[in-house]
Amino acid sequence: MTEYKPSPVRWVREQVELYESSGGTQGTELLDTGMPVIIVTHRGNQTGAIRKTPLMRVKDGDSYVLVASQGGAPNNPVWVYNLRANADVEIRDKTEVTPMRAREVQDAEERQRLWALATAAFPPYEDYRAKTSRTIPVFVAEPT
Ligand code: F42
Repeated sequence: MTEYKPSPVRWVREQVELYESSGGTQGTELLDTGMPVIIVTHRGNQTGAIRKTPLMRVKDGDSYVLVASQGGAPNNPVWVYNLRANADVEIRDKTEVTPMRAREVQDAEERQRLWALATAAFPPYEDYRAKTSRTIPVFVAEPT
C-alpha cells in the first residue's frame, strides 16, 4: 500500500500539511519556539501506509538523530515500531529531501554522545526523560 495516512493528532497533521505543501518553506519550526523541525516519512508496520512524523531537527554530520520522546509520555510513539520493522525513511529538512536508513542506537557510549547533541538542540528532551520511566528510544538516520 502506498496511501498516505495523516496523523490523527490535529496540530501534528497541520504542521505536516503546511511543511509539505510549502515545499519546506513554511511550518518548519515547533509552534512559536523557533526551533527547527524535520519530517520523517516512513511506513506503518501493520498497514504499510505512508506515515509522516515531524521531529526536532538534531543533526550529526550528514545524519539525523531521531528522539522518540513523545513529550515524556509513558509509551513509545508508534513510529518507533514502524522504524524497527522498516528502516527505510525519507527525511525532509526544509527544502531538502533525502532517502535514509534509520538504525536504533544500542551502544551506551554512542547513545550518550547523541543524547548530548539532542539536548543541546532541544533542551526539553531532558525534562521528557525525567518525566518517564521508559528508556526513550533514539535512532540515527543515515544517508543510504
Ligand atoms: N515526537 C517525538 O517523539 N519527538 C520529537 O522530537 C517530536 C517533535 C515534534 C515537532 C513538531 C511536531 O509537530 C510534532 C513533534 N513530535 C515529536 C510528535 C510526533 O510527530 C508524533 O506525533 C508523536 O511522536 C507520536 O507518534 P505516533 O507514531 O505515536 O503518532 C500517533 C498519534 C499516530 O499517528 N497514530 C496512528 C493512529 O492512527 O492512531 C497510527 C500510526 C501508525 O503508524 N500505525 C501503524 C501502521 O501500520 O500504519 C500500526 C499501528 C501499530 O499499532 O503498530
